[in-house]
Amino acid sequence: AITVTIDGTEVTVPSGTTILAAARSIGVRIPTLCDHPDLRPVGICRICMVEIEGVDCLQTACTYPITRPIRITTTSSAIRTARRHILEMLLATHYGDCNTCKRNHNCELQSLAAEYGIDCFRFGRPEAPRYAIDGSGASIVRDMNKCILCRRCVRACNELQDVGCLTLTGRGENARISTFGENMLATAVCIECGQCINHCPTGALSEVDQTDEVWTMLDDPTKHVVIQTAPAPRASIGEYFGLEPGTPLTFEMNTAIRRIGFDAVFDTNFSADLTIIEEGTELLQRLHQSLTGESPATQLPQLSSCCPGWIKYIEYFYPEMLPLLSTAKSPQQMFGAMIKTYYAEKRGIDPKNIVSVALMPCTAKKFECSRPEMTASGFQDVDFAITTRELVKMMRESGIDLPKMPKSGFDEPFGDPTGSGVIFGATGGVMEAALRTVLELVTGKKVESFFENADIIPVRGFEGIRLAELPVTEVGPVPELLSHLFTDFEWLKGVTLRVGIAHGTANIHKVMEDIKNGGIFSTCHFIEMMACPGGCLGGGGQPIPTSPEIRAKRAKAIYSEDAHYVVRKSHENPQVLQIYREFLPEGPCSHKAHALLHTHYTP
Ligand code: HC0
Ligand code: SF4
Repeated sequence: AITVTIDGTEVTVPSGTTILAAARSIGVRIPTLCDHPDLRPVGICRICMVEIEGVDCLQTACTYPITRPIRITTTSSAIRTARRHILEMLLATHYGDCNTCKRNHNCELQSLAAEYGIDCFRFGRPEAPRYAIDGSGASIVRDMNKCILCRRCVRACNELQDVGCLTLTGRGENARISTFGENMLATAVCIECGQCINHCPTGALSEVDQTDEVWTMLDDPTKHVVIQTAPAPRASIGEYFGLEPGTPLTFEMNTAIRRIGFDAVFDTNFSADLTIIEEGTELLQRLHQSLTGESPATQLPQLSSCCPGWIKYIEYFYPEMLPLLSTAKSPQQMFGAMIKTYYAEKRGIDPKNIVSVALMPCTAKKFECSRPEMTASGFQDVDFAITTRELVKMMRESGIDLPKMPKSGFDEPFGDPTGSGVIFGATGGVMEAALRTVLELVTGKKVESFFENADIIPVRGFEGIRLAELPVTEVGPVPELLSHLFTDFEWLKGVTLRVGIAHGTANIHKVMEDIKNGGIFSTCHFIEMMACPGGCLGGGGQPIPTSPEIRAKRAKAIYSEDAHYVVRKSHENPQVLQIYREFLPEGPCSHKAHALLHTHYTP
């Protein structure tokens, strides 16, 4: 450990700690722009410059490692002048008006300009845009006129996600961020996860805003506009209303959504439970075929299929492995199919007059709902997937102060939230929900007899790649729900289920390579893949900023909701069971279930 002095205060830190980290540890705030807690420091924006006694020029605090006792000054006239100069230079090339920017009040450049008292454009400002805005993609918009070249998007796309869509191109004053091959987003190799947006300090990247289209539908008296709300937004939306990350506002959100004018609000948890039944049943089918030697071509490990960013990733980079994907659609899409069939029938509404909106933490969900595969109801199953940020915008326009809303429940016939559904929003949640159901259905015993409180701790956590083994020591009789598919479970007795979890696409990449090379993950039975760090709670449509700390708090909220719900297992969700009785009487993975709830992605 080394003791240094920062602005006169002594602090002892391990050798190699950056000045920035040391300063933060004692509450000294140094401004940053290119730095981000998810990304490796690069020291290119230079706003974090500090003085080191005996060193001639200012040094960047984010990259300077402490290796000897030094005296650091973080504020002085020279430092303030330099920082102001940098901001003025950035503003000289930054085209855009804060008042009309989506990131107004949520922009790091704007905040720093205010903090450093920038009150004029000393070096001028662009009078016209230099670049055309690229809004060609389904999910993401790029406005390079607002880019400050911090490379946070490039690093998110390459380091966190290992996708390599975004890159720096050009030199000097022609330097700019572009896509690989300089393609428009519509044709670029982009998985639409939106991590570039979440990591952008300004308004250079944003989602395709569909709020105007949703308003138009809400204003149309002939339309019945419903919304399903995903698990992750409820754990984060409060951040935009001044609350700590991880303050769940599930029921306040329902009231707000009704005040905005939606005709009904449903919980995506319902279809998350439906997904678990379908995906879990499919897993048992694949296991049966493989363990009994019934079908040598059986494709294991089964890979989860609810994350559209991951689906796009496998389609681009591992198309030959597509047969490993579960055929189950995501909860968003299953719900979409149910709303325009089952719900329409039950309520006697012509499905062509139903507008199905989904509140998602995700930008890729916009792409997913527009995929040609997603029309099982005979219509586009989900019409609009809006992000947490877009819903907040609609709430603000409606004068809603969300935390002050009274609470209200979800609309029938899809019922109350369930624990198994809500944990989908965190990495490992899909796996835990699936295991709760599969273990109970197969053993006939309460999962609590294997895991205290039904918390399957081995699959939880934030490690980027996780592996767990669960021995099936006993089997029970086949429950009625699965009696059309199995006569007994003897073939599973004594088998150790091996499961994997990966989140953040760079980790998915490692797992896919491992499977390809016949490593340990190729011996797994089921693997959950989520494109975003932390799973959906860290999604590209979530409140900005994001960081490991913020994501951990959101996850805590999700697991505590789970612990408090009455129904915590998908196969115990009364509405889901009702739907099998009423609407899908042939059961999970039957012909009708396949037609509505499953799909095939082809290379
Ligand atoms: Fe997710 Fe989902 S949990 S992908 O992570 O599976 O977006 O929140 O809604 O569809 O349920 C996102 C979040 C969902 C879906 C669910 C799944
Ligand atoms: Fe969307 Fe969730 Fe996948 Fe991220 S992890 S791309 S938020 S579905």
